[in-house]
Amino acid sequence: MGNTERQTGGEVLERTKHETKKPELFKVLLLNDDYTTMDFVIEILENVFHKQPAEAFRIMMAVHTQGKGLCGVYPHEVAETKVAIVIDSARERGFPLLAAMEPE
Ligand code: TYC
Repeated sequence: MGNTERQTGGEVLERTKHETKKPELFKVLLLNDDYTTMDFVIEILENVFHKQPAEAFRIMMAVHTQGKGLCGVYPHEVAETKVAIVIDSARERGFPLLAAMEPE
């Protein structure tokens, strides 16, 4: 880049990485099904998404009546991990519960 240096008087044009990049965020959603018990969904909302019992109940009912519901918004890797934990925990208990993530 000799040319650039000549044009700028030779100073080194470098951007120091002080800026902290905002992480892209992803919604994690729970999906309704006919077989997973309400109690298990509440357990997931309390243990994986750290919801208080009343909020866990509200979200579970929203999923049950509307087909899907928002559990939280997280950076990509956290969202992916939570989806995997929900699905693995559900399968261990024999439930077909599904979780999904989508860009915020
Ligand atoms: N529909 C389920 C039932 O009637 C309860 C349920 C709620 C299942 C939320 C999944 O994400 C879900 N037992």
